[in-house]
Formats: sequence, structure tokens, C-alpha cells
Amino acid sequence: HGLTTALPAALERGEFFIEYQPLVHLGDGSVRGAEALVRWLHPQHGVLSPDRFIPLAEHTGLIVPLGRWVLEQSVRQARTWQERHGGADALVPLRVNVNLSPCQLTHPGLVQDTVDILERTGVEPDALCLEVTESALIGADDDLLKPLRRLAEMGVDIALDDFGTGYSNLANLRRLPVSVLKLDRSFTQSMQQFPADPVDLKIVEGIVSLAHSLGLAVTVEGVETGAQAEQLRILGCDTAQGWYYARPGPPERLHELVLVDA
Ligand code: G
Ligand code: G
Ligand code: MN
Ligand code: NA
Repeated sequence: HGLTTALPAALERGEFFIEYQPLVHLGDGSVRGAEALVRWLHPQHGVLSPDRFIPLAEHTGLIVPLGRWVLEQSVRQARTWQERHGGADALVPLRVNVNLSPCQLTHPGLVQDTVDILERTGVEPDALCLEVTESALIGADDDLLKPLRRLAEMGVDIALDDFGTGYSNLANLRRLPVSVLKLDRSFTQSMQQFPADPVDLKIVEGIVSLAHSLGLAVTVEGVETGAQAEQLRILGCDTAQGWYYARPGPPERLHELVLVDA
């Protein structure tokens, strides 16, 4: 595959860049941070979405250096946001969410790399949230969970991404070092109609109540309308992400959104 063989040189040449999509507090509408979403500016094909190249990078192992690059860039970016808007009077320091592939979890350098990046940038661990898909943790044994547990003990948030799509085992949640559930977009989509499907309402209500009783926060993805946001707020979800607020965009956009909202 042409794209696969081009990946290492692309990393060397700096062809990857990161867009950020804001995370908004449903209660008060304030911007709390953003999720980092990597793109590849390919010299021939233009901007490629992660769906096109992340699987290839996972297959070849390039995901480890690429993922480390994304992590470092994103944490540096959080530092820049915080310096612009934070300081002593910032109530909530702006945070950044970074996606991790399953192969990064099994890579022995994950914890040390993360510690190094946080130390180099001076960003507090609780300003970083690592997103892992539910399917990556299905049947995870203790060896796989150990690095995540170490990171969680340091104060890094771990989010379970695309929650509710896999074989969600709610009882399994207790075992996982996660502090955030990111509800899959499909739940948000079913809030499109008014009134929403009563069964879906019950399911989301149940997930939120279980999550909160376990001390987890709930983030919803794919919010495209104000009606969805309102429904999900009423159901008790904590944070939202989606085109209704902003599409993924350049990091400077977050400054504008934070200012608008201040
Ligand atoms: O940006 P977009 O909405 O097209 O993202 C598509 C998918 O790519 C999402 O599932 C997201 O989790 C994944 N993705 C985006 N950036 C990264 C990254 O830096 N690392 C990994 N492993 N996945 C990413
Ligand atoms: O990590 P994850 O797979 O959740 O990545 C988020 C993906 O969802 C990205 O591909 C992003 O572009 C996409 N996305 C973000 N907001 C919306 C939205 O409001 N609607 C839809 N359909 N997709 C969205
Ligand atoms: Mn994600
Ligand atoms: Na997701």
C-alpha cells in the first residue's frame, strides 16, 4: 500500500497536523478543553482523515512514534491555551483529550513518555485525558490495565471512548481505571427526534446514573443541534462535543470560543 510505505517519511517531514474539537460543559455552556484529532496533509492526496491512515499506522507500528508526537503536541497546546486564558484567576484550566490506539497501551514506554511530556511542558496531569475505546479494553487483563492504572493514579483522566457500541459490560467498569465515559454518537443521534425514543432515553438515563454512582463523568459526542444538547443536559450528561458547538479546527479557534463565552 502506497500510503503505508509513505507514513514514516511523512512523520519525518512534518506532514501531520492536529485539529481540536471543543468540549463544552452542558450545565453552563463553557468551553473546558478540546479533543485532539490528527490529520495528514498528504502532498498528492490533500488532507487525509485518521480513518484512512491510523489503521495503517497501527499495522506497521508507526502509531507508537506518531502517537507520541500527537501527545506531545497536544499537551504543549494545552499549555499555550492555559497561558493565554489561565493564570491565577482561571477557575478551570483548559484541558486536552488525546486518543490512544490499543498498540500504544501495550508499548512499554507509554507511562514514561507521558510523564516526560507533562514534566517538560509543566502541564498538570489532570489537564490531560487519554481516550481509549471500549473495545480495546474488552477482556483486558491486568498487564494491559497496569499502565492505565499508573497514569490514573498520577491524576491523568482516562476516558472510555465510543461507549455503548461494543459489548458493554457495565459490571466490568468497576475494574477499569476510567474516570470518563464518552457515549457513542449513536445515542446522540437517537435524541434527534422529539420526543426521543423512550427506550433510548431510558438507556442513556441508566448509563448516566450508573456512571455517576461510580464517580465517572459522562461526555456525549456528535451533538449537532440545540435540542440534542438540551435533552442530554436534562438526562444528566456532563460534557458535550459536536458540530453544534464547533467542528474540529485549528488550535487558535479555541481561544476565540473561550473568549466568546467569557
Ligand atoms: O477526526 P475524525 O472525526 O475523522 O476522527 C476519526 C477517528 O480517528 C476517531 O475515532 C478518532 O478517535 C481517531 N483519531 C483521531 N486522532 C487520533 C490519534 O491521534 N490517535 C488515534 N489512535 N486515533 C485518532
Ligand atoms: O474519537 P472519535 O471516534 O470519537 O472521534 C470523533 C469523530 O467524530 C471525528 O471523526 C469527528 O470529526 C466526528 N464528529 C465530531 N463531531 C461530530 C458531529 O457533531 N457529528 C458527526 N456526525 N460527527 C462528528
Ligand atoms: Mn475520541
Ligand atoms: Na468517540
